[in-house]
Amino acid sequence: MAIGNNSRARELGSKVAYEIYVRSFSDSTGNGVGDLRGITQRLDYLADLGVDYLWITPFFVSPLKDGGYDVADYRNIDPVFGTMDDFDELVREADARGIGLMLDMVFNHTSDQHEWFQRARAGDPRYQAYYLLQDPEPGATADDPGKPPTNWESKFGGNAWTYSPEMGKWYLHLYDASQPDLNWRNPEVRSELASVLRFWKDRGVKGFRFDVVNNISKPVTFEDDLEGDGRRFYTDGEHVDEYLRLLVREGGIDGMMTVGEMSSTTIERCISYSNPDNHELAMTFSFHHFRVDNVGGNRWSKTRPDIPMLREAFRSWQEEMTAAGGWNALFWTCHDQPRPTTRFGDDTTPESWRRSAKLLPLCTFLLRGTPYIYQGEELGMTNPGFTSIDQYRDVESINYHRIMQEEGGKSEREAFEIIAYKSRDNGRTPVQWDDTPNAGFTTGEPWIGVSENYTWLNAQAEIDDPDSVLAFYKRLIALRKAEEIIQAGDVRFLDSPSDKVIAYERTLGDERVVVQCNFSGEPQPRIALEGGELLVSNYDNAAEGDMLRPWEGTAQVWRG
Ligand code: TEU
Repeated sequence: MAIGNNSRARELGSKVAYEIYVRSFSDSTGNGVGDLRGITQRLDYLADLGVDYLWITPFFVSPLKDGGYDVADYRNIDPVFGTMDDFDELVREADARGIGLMLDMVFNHTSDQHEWFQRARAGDPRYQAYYLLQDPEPGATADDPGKPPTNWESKFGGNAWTYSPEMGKWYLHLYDASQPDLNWRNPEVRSELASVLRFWKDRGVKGFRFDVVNNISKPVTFEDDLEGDGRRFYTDGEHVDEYLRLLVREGGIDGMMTVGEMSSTTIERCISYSNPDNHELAMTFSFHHFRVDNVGGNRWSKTRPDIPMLREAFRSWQEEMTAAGGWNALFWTCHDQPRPTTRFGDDTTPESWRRSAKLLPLCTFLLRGTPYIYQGEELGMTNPGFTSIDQYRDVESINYHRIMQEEGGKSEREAFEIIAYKSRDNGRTPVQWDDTPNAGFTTGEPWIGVSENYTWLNAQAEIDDPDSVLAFYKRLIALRKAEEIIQAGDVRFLDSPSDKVIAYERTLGDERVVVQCNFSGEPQPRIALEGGELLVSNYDNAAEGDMLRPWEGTAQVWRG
């Protein structure tokens, strides 16, 4: 375990964060879109759940082409989400309940509606230097700009360069064409962004999440990727550590609650980003455990998760980050992923739904790191079971639905089945508060459909049920806060007695906790251990004999 860092582990390991995808959380105005006041109105629910931080996805001025991850003004709030007064009230009310806000900083790119890009487009060289522009081949015209500078692909499909006839140049966008990438080599860009951090910190924010922040350092010259989609040229680029240190220092946020979203990264890089000696971030999000249901490495595919692969993803990140002083964010999902109960559990019967919705947090909440709950996960929300592509709103999902048919040789139904399983929108349907119309999310027309199961799967029904998924999350949160071994203990994975079981142990001094999780609907062998008491289980009683029951998760403790 990271020697000398026990107090830091206790601090970070005793906290639980909760992600709010603001558009889908709670609508106070009836316009069908969640907003800041909607969050304030639900603070008692969140305080009762026991979370310490709320990571709120972007609510800044935005054309909302990518749900707010296309920011047109980092210092102002989009009217659809509320006002600065609403924000200040939210900070105050959260503070009064011991909850800190974490804001989502989208610093890899801006919206093309941002003033900087507008000025660049209008020809101002100062602002052109804020973005990554390339000249076209000779003879380019607006109608026929020729070949893009490289063959890199946008993460949302298509080439990553768009030609701007106004500028007579190509600009790089790793995401949508409306999200031009910023030029972090430009010191003015870096100090502008640091001042955005100070602005929000001064308004009482307690932490930050940094969007795709390991993509900010691009190469000086751009070349074709003959082996892949271009990501190897900009992922974890040469200057990421340096830029992060600068941002943290100039933004005045060292030691604050910070998390970086690291796409296609490595353990080694994340150790560097999160080791406190480097004064970068408190922790990192990585996505290797989402690769376990990619067929042949392709995310746009559908299959059941590979549990040995899932175990290996958890094992390597847990053991190797710990050994070198890194710190993991622990999570099953976020606003970019389908619902984990559908994906990693089984939502096809009430019994398997309830068991598996509790197994998942049991498995990750006892790991070493800081857990993040994504809104509705604590209720066991499921994919909505949409039946047509018209019900999807997300740019990425709509693009890939088309690309899978045009370039992947899939039929419409095959492409749709994959979207219905993997689309980000599956996790973006409104939070199910109660059994009134639109699940109590809005009195108007929601921007995206509500899952039909809200009539029985909702917060109100679960609040009063001691056996609910919600009650189980509360128990796990309380347990994490009570047990130093969970916060700061060492972690080691145990040999799995079956390819459907993940087992690990935590140790601290002469205390020991062993966790065993059955990721299947059939009984599976368990490691039978002498003595110990039951710390927590998703069944009413301890497992007996040498089998785990369907979707059973159990933690036993030995107190030295
Ligand atoms: O997502 C980062 C990212 O890598 C995405 O490509 C992600 O893998 C994909 O959306 C999964 O479906 C972040 C934000 O979380 C996401 O909502 C934004 O769309 C994206 O950055 C661009 O800002």
